[in-house]
Amino acid sequence: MDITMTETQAETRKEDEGTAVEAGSKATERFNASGKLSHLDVPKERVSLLAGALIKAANDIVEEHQVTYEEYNALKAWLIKVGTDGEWPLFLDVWLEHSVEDVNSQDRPGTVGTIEGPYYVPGSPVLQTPATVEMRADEEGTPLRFSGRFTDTDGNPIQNAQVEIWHADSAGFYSQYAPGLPDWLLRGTIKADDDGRFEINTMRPAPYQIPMDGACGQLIDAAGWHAWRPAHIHIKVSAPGFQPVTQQLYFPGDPHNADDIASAVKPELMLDPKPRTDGGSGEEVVYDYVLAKEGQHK
Ligand code: MBD
Ligand code: FE
Repeated sequence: MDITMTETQAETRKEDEGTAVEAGSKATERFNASGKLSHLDVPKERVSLLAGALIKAANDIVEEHQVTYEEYNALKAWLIKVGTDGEWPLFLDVWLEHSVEDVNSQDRPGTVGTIEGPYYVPGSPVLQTPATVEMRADEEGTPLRFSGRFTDTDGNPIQNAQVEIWHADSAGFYSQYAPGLPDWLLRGTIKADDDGRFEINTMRPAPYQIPMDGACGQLIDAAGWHAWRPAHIHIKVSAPGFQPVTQQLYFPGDPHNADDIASAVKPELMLDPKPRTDGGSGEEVVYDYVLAKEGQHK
């Protein structure tokens, strides 16, 4: 993949197609409306333990690294900006969610997961397999036929399984978070058949650059880091009676597989796409899902 060209495309499109503040405020709005807030009930003992540990860790950093008032005020200004830019979802999902995912999936057998990130939207159009996600008439990129099968940990096919898929377009933009894209572009909920099989036709996404004109970009610049995630396809799989898996799939050869800013790449999540052998254009790849039953653990 030609990363240089992709970066240039992203730069060009960013100028006329939205800002970090727009994407950030949408992610914040969505989170507030998502129902994730309605059933949050953390016991007082855990709040005290976790908030206390976080505050202590911050104080230890101040002592260890002899933090100056200039640095303290820069932090204060930056934290305020994260909020006004609406970038708390982005910041947390990039720099913290991977540990939370790790802790919460360690006992689940079957296909591995990774972070959800800030751009999931529930309720995407439901399509029966074999399906093609929504694309524009002139959708650019390499067509990708992605298929696979659902089984339980004993190898039996799973009934009524579904794949929710969402990913960036070939310039690195997500529908509903960059202006000018159809709402359900490159998003869909695909129902597998009775044998647990699914086929999804989509377009290979580009690597994703964290928006550089908001608070997260300001931090990346100030620290001299890079802002890239490798190209990835987001997936949520589920079936009645089974534990859902949220994951992302990656492409071999992407220069940022080894240094994803969101630390969300795992070897089990690497696809192996090949040129299509059935005369269709683009690539094909098979990825199978093994789901754990509700209550099943390692
Ligand atoms: C993304 O597309 C993403 O997947 C994550 C985790 C963070 C920012 C943008
Ligand atoms: Fe993403």
